[in-house]
Amino acid sequence: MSGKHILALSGGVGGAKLAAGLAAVTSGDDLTIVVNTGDDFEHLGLTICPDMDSVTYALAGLNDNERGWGVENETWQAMAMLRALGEEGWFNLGDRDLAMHIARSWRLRAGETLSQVTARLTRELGIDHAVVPMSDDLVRTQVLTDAGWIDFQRWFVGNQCADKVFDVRFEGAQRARPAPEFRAALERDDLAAIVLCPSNPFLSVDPILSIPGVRDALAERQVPLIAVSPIIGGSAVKGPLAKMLAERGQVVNNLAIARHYQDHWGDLLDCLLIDHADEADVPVLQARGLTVAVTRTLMREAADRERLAKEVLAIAGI
Ligand code: FO1
Repeated sequence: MSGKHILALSGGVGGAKLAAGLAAVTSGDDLTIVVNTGDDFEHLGLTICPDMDSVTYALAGLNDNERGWGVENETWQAMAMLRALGEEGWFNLGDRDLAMHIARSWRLRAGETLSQVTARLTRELGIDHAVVPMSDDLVRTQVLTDAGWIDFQRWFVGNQCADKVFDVRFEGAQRARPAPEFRAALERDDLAAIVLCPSNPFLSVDPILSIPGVRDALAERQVPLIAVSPIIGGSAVKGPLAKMLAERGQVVNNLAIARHYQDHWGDLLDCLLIDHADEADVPVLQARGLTVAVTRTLMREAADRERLAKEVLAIAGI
C-alpha cells in the first residue's frame, strides 16, 4: 500500500473521541474526518450542528468530557436570560457554545457553505486536520414515533429518547451531494483506509451512507474499511443505540452491528474492532467472513483515544 490517508466517518461523542485520537497520531494532510449533519437543526434562528461541534471541540481540546457534548468550563447565562424572556428552554445552549452557533449562522446566512464555515472555524481553533460536513446540502434526521415523524433533536433532547422509534429517515439525503472535501477524500490516490468511528450506525453513520454515491464510492475503493464498534460489554456506552436495537427486536451485541453494515449496506465492512468484554462475539463475526480485532475500546482519556487510533492504523497496515 502506497498511501497513508485516512477517511474517518463520525457522529458525535464516541466518534468524536476516536476522531480526536486519529488527529493526535496523524499529520494534518493524512486525515479527513467526515461528520454527520443529520442531527443539525435550526433553533432560535441559529444553525446548530451538534456532531460537527462535538468533533471540533474534541480536536480543539475544548470538549466537555463529562457531559459528552458542548464546551468545557461552560456557563449558562444566555440560556437563563432566554428562559426569562419566555423563549424555548428545552435545548441547552451554553455561553461559549453559543458563540460557535452565532459565528456559523451569520456566515451561512451571508452565503458561505457549511464546508467553508467549518474550515474557517476549525482553523481559527487551531485544528490542522480537515473536519468536513458530510454534505453542504440540508439533510435532517427524523424518527417515526407514535406521535408521527418528529425531528431528531425534538426526540433526542426534547423527548429524552423516551418514545419508541419505529423508523428513521434522512430528509433531503436523496438530493444531497457529498461535500467537496468528502468527494476529494474518496478520490485520493493515497487513500489507505476508511474508518467508521464508534458512533450509532442508525443515527450517525447511516445519514452519511445515505447520500447518493457514497456507499458505492466507499465500497469501490480497494482499501480496508474498519469499523470500531460502539458496543461495549453488550451495551452502548452512551445514547439510544441499545434501546433502538431492543426496539427492533435485536440483541444488543456486535452481531447486530455487523449485520447492519454487511446486510443492510451490502458487505461494506472488512474488519470490526470490538471490546475485550465482547470477545464471545468473535466466532459468530468470523463466521460471517469478517476480520475481527479485539482491544479495549472505551476512551476515557486522551491516552485511550490515541492508543485506539494507533491500533486502527496498525490494522490498516499504516
Ligand atoms: N444534548 C442533550 O441531551 N441536551 C441538551 O440540551 C443538548 C444541547 C446541545 C447543544 C449543542 C450541541 O452541540 C449539542 C447539544 N446536545 C444536547 C447534544 C446533542 O443533542 C447530541 O450530541 C447529538 O445530536 C447526538 O449525537
